Amino acid sequence: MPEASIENIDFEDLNKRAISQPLVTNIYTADPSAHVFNGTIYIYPSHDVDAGEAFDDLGSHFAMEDYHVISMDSIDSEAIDHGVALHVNDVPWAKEQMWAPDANEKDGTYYLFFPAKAYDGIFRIGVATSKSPTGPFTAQPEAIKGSFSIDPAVFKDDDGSYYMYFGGLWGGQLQRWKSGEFNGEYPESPTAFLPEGNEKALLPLVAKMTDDLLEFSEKPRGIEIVDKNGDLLLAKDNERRFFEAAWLHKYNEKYYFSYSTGDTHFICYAVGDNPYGPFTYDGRILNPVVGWTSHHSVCEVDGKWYLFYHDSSLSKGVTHLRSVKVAEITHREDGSIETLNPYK
Ligand code: FUB
Repeated sequence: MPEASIENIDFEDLNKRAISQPLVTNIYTADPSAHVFNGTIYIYPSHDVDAGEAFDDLGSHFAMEDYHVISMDSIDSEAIDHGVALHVNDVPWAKEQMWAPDANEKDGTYYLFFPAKAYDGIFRIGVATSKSPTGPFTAQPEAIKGSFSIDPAVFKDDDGSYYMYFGGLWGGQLQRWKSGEFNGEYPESPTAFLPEGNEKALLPLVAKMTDDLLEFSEKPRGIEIVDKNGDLLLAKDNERRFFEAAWLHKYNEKYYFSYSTGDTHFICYAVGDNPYGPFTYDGRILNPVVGWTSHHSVCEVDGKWYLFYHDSSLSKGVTHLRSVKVAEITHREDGSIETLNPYK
């Protein structure tokens, strides 16, 4: 739901119609990446704060400084906030804007993957490790070599390989990497350097991780999202093209790449036969929520599938003060996913 319409919302009524309530209310949380480790649900969200930054289309008002981890014993149980797991002051290369993270586990070590703006103003992606899923995490001294842009999501395939999906337009800077090098030219406008409407949409990226999960083992590759005819989605197709919030889940041997369409506020998905794609656009998982951004993860818990997502209902529509929620989703027999309406 675009911000312009917020003043007309009756939030009491909206909360009654919401299909889920915020999982925690002691802090604002967003961009939930959910995983089950050893039978417990762990959610790795952004920790939203109001740092007093002016609103702009580069997302400067998303001035987050740290990460908290949330856990739940089961999908219906109370969500527990485990406090600060990593602070920007403890990440040598990062200056600001701790945006949407993800985590994963390998051989008893937990890895927190996170984007942040470095001192040169360029978003990079870093890794921090811990022996506990709730941290505290210790950051690597440098960002992942060859990393850029935002919103990392790390998927473990059945053969034990890990892949990082990432990228984000506008404030996420993906449009500045078209040549393979960062284009730092003016104007600072978030829409400068985007492809024209009839050009191919910008591609999100994927890279296989090294065995120690600390680096890319290959140069990131573009992820092709195509329509049913096999044609790449175009830049003007902003109700279907990728904007940010990459996620991958596997269902019935198919790979589901899901993402936010940003300025049209949908969570969509596309289906492929391997982790690199191509992925064929198949529909929407979530219709627009209150607040400009939409960001999610898809996670299987006890044989059922859930969408973890956020909205700005608790803050009465403040777009950078969001709350994490969860709702069950359904894969139909043909593999398609039923679209959720966040408010009945
Ligand atoms: O939370 C900051 C940014 O907003 C995320 O990185 C985007 O996906 C959007 O949710």
